Amino acid sequence: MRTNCFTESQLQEFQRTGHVTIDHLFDASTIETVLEDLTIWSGQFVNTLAPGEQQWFLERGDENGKTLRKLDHPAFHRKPFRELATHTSLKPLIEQLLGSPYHLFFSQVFMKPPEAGSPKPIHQDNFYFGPDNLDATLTVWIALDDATLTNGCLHYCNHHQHEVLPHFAPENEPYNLQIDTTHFDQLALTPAPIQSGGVSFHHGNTPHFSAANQSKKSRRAVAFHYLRNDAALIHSGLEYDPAMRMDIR
Ligand SMILES: O=C(O)CCC(=O)C(=O)O
Repeated sequence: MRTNCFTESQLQEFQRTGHVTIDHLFDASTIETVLEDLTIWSGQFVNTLAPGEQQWFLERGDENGKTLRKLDHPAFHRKPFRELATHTSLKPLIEQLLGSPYHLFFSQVFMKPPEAGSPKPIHQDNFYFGPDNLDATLTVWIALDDATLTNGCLHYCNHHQHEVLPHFAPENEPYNLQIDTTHFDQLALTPAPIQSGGVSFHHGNTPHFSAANQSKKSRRAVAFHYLRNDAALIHSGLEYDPAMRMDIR
């Protein structure tokens, strides 16, 4: 495990493109611990899902009702995820991009199961979050499996200094707020493949998407969403429960 800071050129890259990746930030045993816990938690969670929750958490068209699309608030519910979100390897990096103090207000696991994981359409996190200061949110996305071009790695549009564009949700997919694709030439988006243990940091305004998982391997990832303490979410596209907030010290 490395503890480090962004170099000047990485900071410039983040300023220029709205995203920056650090490979191999977490070692295999740290990720293995998280994945073991995820297997236990997801197995329990899927069996307790109420019918009304299935639309939110399961892949669409899932015939056996067991194929999880995502899990919410892993850092709040599960110790190994909490340890990752507050890890000493992450803190100095987050502080460099966000300033301090800050807190974690939301976290989510994207399961992207083999041959079933659906796309996450193009969006800006700041439309979901609605902060009063657009520079005060940061997403830290950690690859739990290798994320590749065939299993649905993230793709970024290098225009975070863009305004926050209108988003819409397709019928029956309230969780999939997205930008009308006429706003972007999808081909101009840059793929960001990354190995397990690598971390991708993105500004809340940076448009991004992930494609479907067309491979036989999972593409699991956890996203931690941080907010500077001097900012507030004032017009969020979805609800973020303040009781799930975690202060980072
Ligand atoms: O992991 C994915 O496929 C989507 C992640 C994402 O949109 C995010 O972390 O903001």
